[in-house]
Amino acid sequence: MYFERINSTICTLATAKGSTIGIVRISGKGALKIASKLTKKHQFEDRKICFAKLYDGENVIEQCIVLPFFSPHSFTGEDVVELQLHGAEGNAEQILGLVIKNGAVPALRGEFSFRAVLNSKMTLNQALAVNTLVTTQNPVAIELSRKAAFENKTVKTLETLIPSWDRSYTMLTAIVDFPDQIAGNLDFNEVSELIKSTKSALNRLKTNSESLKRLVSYTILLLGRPNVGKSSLFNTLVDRDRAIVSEIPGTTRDYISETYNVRGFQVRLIDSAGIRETENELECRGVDKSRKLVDTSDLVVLVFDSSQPLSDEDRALIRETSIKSRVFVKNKSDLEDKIGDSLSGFSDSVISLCCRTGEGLAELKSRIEEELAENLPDVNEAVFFSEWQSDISEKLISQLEELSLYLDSDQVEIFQFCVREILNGLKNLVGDFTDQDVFEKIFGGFCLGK
Ligand SMILES: Nc1nc2c(ncn2[C@@H]2O[C@H](COP(=O)(O)OP(=O)(O)O)[C@@H](O)[C@H]2O)c(=O)[nH]1
Ligand SMILES: [Mg+2]
Repeated sequence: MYFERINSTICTLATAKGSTIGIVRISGKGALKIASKLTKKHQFEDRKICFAKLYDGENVIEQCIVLPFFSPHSFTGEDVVELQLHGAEGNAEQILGLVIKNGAVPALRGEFSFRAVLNSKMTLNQALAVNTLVTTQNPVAIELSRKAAFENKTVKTLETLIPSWDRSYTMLTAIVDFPDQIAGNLDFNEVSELIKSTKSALNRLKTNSESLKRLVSYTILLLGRPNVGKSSLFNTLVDRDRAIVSEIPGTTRDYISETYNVRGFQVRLIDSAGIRETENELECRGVDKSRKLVDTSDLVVLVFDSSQPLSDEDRALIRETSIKSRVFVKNKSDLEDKIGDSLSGFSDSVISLCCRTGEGLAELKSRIEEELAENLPDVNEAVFFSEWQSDISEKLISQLEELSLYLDSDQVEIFQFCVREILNGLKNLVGDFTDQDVFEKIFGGFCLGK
C-alpha cells in the first residue's frame, strides 16, 4: 500500500481536535501546486513562512501561515507545505477537504515517516523513536526515544560493527571462490573477538529494550481469595472508590483496571476476581480470567485475610503464582490475628496491612516502588522500538553462537554462509532493507499524521 502510493501527494490534519491551531500537512510532488491554488500565490520560498489568505474559488475562507519546504529540505524529503489554521475543528477539516479536492489523498498511518525513511531522511529506528516520542507519557521512554531519534544512537551502536563483518565476508568469499589464488587466511582470532563484541552489543540492546517494554506496560495484579480486601486496597491505591467493596464474597467477578502513578511512572493496577473453586458459571469465568492475568502481569500482590487461618485456597494461589515477582500482604490487621506466621515459609517479608486505617500502606507502596525499580532501562544505552528488531536481534544472537561452533573447523562454506546471514541481519537492524511487508507492518502501527 505505502509503496503503491509513493507518487501521490498525501495530506492530514496533524493536530488533535480541540487545539487552537490546526496544522494541515501536505507532502509530495503536488504540495506546492495545491498551496498555490489555495493561496493564489505563484511563488514560495524554501522554508520561508508567509502569511496568506486561502480561497475557495473567489471566497476568502482563511487567513493563515503557510510554511513551504522544498525537497529535500523537509521531514519527508519531498516538497512539503504546512498550513497553520484557526483551530483544528470544522474550519481545519473543511480546508483539509479542499486540499483533497485539489488532488491530495488522506495520508495513511505513519505515511509521512515511511516516506522520510524511504528518502533517507531518517533511519527506521529513528522513525520508530519519533513515533514513541509523540505517543508516550513515560519519562524514561521519552529520554530513550530522544536519544534514538535525534542522535541515532541505536543505529550508531551497531553500525560500527558492520565494516569488520563485511571484511570477513569478503575474505571468506575469496577463499571459497578462488582457493588457489588466496595466500592468506581469515584471522579467526579477529572473528572470535568480533563475535564477542557483536553479541555483547546485541545483548545489551535486547536487555534494555525488554526493560523499556516492561516499564511502559508495567502491570500490577491484586490477587487473593474473595473477601480478603483486594477491592478495598485497589481503591486506596488508586485513591478513589472505583471497585465495589462488599462483604459478599465473589462480588468482583471480572476485573477492573486503573492507571496510577508509581515514582512518576504510569502503571496499570488490576483488581481481579480472585482464584477459587466455584460452581457459579459467571464467577467461574472471572476466575479463569484471573489465571490469565497472572501470566501477563509484572508483579502480583498476593492479599490474605489475617483474621482467618491460611486456607487451601490461599496455598493454591501461592503455588499458582510461584514463578512471578510477588509481594505478600496480610490485610485486616485491625482484627484478631489468626493467620500467624504461616506465610513466613513462603516469603521473608510479609507486609501487615489494614485498609481501614491505612497502617502498612506506606510499606506496601515502597515495596511496589522497589519492584518497579528493578531492571529499569539504562537511559545511556540504546534500545529498539519494535518487535521486529527484537526478533532479528534474537536470531542474530543464536547465529553468532552457531558461528562460534565453526570457529575451529575447516568448513569454510558453512562459515561463510553464517557470516553472510549475520551481516544481513545487522544491516537489517540498521535499516538497510527493502522488505515491503515489514514496512507495511511497522508503519501501520504508527499514529495518524506522523
Ligand atoms: N476489618 C477490616 N475489614 C476490611 C479491611 N479491608 C477490607 N475489609 C472488609 O472486607 C470486606 C471485603 O472487602 P473487599 O475489598 O470487597 O474484598 P475483595 O473481595 O477481596 O475485593 C469488606 O466488607 C471490607 O469492608 C480491613 O483492613 N479491616
Ligand atoms: Mg473485590
